[in-house]
This record gives sequence, structure tokens and C-alpha cells, in this order.
Amino acid sequence: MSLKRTLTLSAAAVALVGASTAGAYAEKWDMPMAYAASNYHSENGAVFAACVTEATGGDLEIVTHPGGSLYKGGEIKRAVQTGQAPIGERLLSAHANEDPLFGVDSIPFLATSFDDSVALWKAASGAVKEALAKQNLEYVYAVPWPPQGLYFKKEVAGVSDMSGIKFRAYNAATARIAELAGMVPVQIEAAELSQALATGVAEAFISSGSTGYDRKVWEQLTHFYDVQAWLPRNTVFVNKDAWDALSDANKAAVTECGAQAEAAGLAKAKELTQFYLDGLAENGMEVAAPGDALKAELQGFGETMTQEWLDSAGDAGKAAVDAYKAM
Ligand code: PCA
Repeated sequence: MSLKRTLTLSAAAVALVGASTAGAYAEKWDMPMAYAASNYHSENGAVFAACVTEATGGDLEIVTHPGGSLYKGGEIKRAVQTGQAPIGERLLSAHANEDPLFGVDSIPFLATSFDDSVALWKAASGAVKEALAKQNLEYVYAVPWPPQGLYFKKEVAGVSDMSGIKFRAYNAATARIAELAGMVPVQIEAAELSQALATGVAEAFISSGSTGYDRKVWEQLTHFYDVQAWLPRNTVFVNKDAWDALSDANKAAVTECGAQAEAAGLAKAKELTQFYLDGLAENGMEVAAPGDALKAELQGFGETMTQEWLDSAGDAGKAAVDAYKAM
């Protein structure tokens, strides 16, 4: 590099540092999100983004890209870890294979109501934040989905009715349930769920009323069993280097807007839970509690899977579950 070029660069660097401390250089963050723009997680994310943009006076502008339009669900976490995207939202339990702590919200029948989900998160989120930090990620906020139930295209009284069914999975826990029930797990993004059901790639799945409603699954399926197995969360995180480069004021804005989004998202999820189930029923699905036999069999899977998770998650996992149970 020539001396002249070096000098020019340093001069530019000095100008840049001066300008950014004065807040003159606005930054724009694209925020990939996997779920439909009309879903409450995505709408809540857009409010969060606007909150940050406003609180920083436009110094940090966040723009959401829902529906997997920038990165698909399965790509978002890596994109943020590597800095391809500075911030993103992801169903963290889909990465429980990397660290079991990411799957703490998907242990069957450990926390099955909104109140329990909040308590579990209180007990476990510290460990989850540390696990994220080890992967170059800074936690911002997390919002639960409504309780998870089973979708089928026939009446199902027990596990023997499930054998051989192609079951859409979204994380390790849902794939494990398929396996325990003698079904065939297929990993499919929510964005591709309608098509997978229409083409027969998947015939059943476990999710909230929210995703069944968004994907209009009444077009292919007939039964929803409200088993309330767990409430998984979508989590928003920032690339650690992008985070560290923020001014203290901008960090505070992201944290404060994140706390607001966590509370508002939770309230929305609660408010919409029954609306979604009504929507499924209005569109012709049979929405019912699971029968006793099915319930008992699923509880048995829950016990197996709780033990498996505890065995895999080590001391931090055990401490989180113990703290939750003591609440
Ligand atoms: N909807 C998401 C995850 C949990 C939920 O309720 C999905 O099915 O992908």
C-alpha cells in the first residue's frame, strides 16, 4: 500500500470515529424473521424495530424482513453468528442439537401454561443467554408461542393410530416425539408447511393453533388435539460484534425496546390463543382435548424426554429445571 493511500485511509478512519461518536453516522440493521408477516411475532418484531429506530433518533434503524424473505428459519442463527445479518429472530429450540439449553422450552409437559412458561424462562434464561454468548450472540428478547397441540387428518385415540404417519418436525423434541410414536419425522419450516401438507410430504404435526391458523391447515387436516405439551419461544438476538460496536445509549435503547417487546408479545400470545383455536374450528376442524389414553401415552413420552434432556443438558440444565420446580 502506498504511503499516500495509507494517509488517506487514516484520515478517513479518524473522520469516521469522530463522526460516529457524534452520532452522525446512522446505522441500518436488517432483521430476518422466519414467520409470516401477519403473525404476532412478526408484527411485534416490527414494533420493536420501530421502537429502536425512534428511541435512537434514527441513529440505529432496524428493518424487519418476515416470512423467511431474507434468510429462512434454519439459516437465521448462523447468519447472525457470522455477522451476515446483525440481528434476527429464531425458534431457538431448533438448535438444541448445538446446545441442549436451547431446547429448555420444548420439554414435553414441563411447562404447559403461559404462567409456567414465564416461570421456566425466569429460571432458565440466564443459562440460555450464556449459551448464546458462547456463540457470539447477545440475547434481546423472547416471546412464547401458544401451547402445542397435535394436528392430524383423522381421529386419533392413541399412539397406535399414529404409526407410519409422516410427521412434520421443527426441532429435535418434535422429531423425538415422532420417533417414540412410530411416526416418520420430516423437518419442514412453517413457511413451507402448507405445501408439504398439500403434496403429502407431511401428514401431521405438532404446533400451536397460531401456526395451524396462519398456514390454513384445515385445507388438508381435520383434527386438532389441544394437548398443551409446551410453549416454545422465538428469540431475538444480536451479533456480538455488532452489539459491542453500539454506543451505550443505543445498547440501552435496544434493551429497553426488547423488554417492552417481550412483555407485549407475551400479552398478544395469551390474547390470541383462543382466537386461533376458534379459527380452526370455524374452518371445519375438530378441536378437542386429547382422550385419556392418548394423554397418558404422551405423558409417558414426556417422562422419557425429560430424563433424556436432563441427561444431555448437564449441571446448568438441571439447575434451571430445579429452580423452575422450586418456584
Ligand atoms: N409455531 C412454530 C413453532 C411453534 C409454533 O407454535 C412452528 O410450527 O414452526
